[in-house]
Amino acid sequence: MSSRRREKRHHKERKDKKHHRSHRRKDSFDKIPINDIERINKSKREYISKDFKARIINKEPYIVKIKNFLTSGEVKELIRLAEKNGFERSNVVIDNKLLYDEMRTSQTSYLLEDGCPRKYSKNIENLIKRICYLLDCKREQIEGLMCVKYEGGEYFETHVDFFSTDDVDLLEDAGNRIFTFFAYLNSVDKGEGGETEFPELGVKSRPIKGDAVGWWNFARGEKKQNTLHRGLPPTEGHVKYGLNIWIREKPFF
Ligand SMILES: O=C(O)CCC(=O)C(=O)O
Repeated sequence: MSSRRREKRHHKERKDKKHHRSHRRKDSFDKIPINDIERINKSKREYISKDFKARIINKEPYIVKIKNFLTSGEVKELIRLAEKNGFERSNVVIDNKLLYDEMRTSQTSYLLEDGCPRKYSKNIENLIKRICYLLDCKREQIEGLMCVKYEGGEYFETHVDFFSTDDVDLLEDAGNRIFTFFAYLNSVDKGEGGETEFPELGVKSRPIKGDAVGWWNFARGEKKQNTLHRGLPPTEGHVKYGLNIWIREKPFF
């Protein structure tokens, strides 16, 4: 093949690849880029600690477990902020309303009063940049961070994180929750409860300080009902702290 023809062919292949990539990104928000664990684990890892390591623990629905998702400095800052703002009884969404219900007995602290915060402290801003990098999303798609605390016996029964079509007020601004990271702010030893369990999948994740579990709530535009999960109660005398990070379809502002 002449060098001119080879060059032309190379150019066409590159163009096709590029087209394929942009097409994929546009059509299927749930295929980028956290799904490319190898690339993320090997990438330059801007905003990611050197001990960060992600692995897939379930393919469909897609669930990843991440070691050292948070640094110990971030964990300290998140707990400090949560304690400073104070914990209150956690609520649940039922029929478009936020209510207290026996299905959730844990405690919640909102890290900023503003529901869609524009600025956190430097440590937490770095975490926000990490989430944007991992999910290729805008910071305005990230809900205000929510810390949860479970004292011995407290739990969150089986639920999904996406809203139903009837939850019109919650869906109004930014659409649904397409992705969830649940990060652990302390470790709970084996036999002391506190796991995140996906009962339909036979998957359980034990709280280890700084680690996180993350999953797509949608696949190919469809809600994944089998992302049903629950926060199991720590046994008496033990406590669990976690961080909810929800990514919406669209920016809040
Ligand atoms: O506590 C857990 O492990 C899961 C918490 C959870 O699912 C939630 O807060 O929505």
